[in-house]
Amino acid sequence: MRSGATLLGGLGLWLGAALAWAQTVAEVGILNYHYHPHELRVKAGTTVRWVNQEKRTSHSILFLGKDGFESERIFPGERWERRFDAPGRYEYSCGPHPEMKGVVIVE
Ligand SMILES: [Cu+2]
Repeated sequence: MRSGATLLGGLGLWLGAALAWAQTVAEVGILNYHYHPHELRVKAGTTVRWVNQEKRTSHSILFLGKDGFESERIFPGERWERRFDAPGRYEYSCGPHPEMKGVVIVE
C-alpha cells in the first residue's frame, strides 16, 4: 500500500508540473507611455502579464466597458497579471494616462 500511495503522489506531482508547463503567459511591456504590443491576440486560458519598463512613471490597466475595473498602480519594475478564460475583446487604457490604449483579443 505504501508504494501505491507513493506512486499516486508522484503522479500528482507530475500532473501538477505538466499543468504548470501548459499554462501560457503572454507579456505586454509598458514603455514611453505605450503598451507593447498594444494589440495582443491570445488563446482562452492565457495569463497576460503587464511589465512596467519605465524609469519613473507608474501606470495601470483600466478595462473599459460595463465589466470594467482598474488594476492597482504598477510601478517601474513591477508587473501585474490577469488570466483570460472567456473569448472576447478586452479594451483597456491607463487610469492616469487615458491616451494610452491597448486591447487583448481572446480567441
Ligand atoms: Cu499610464
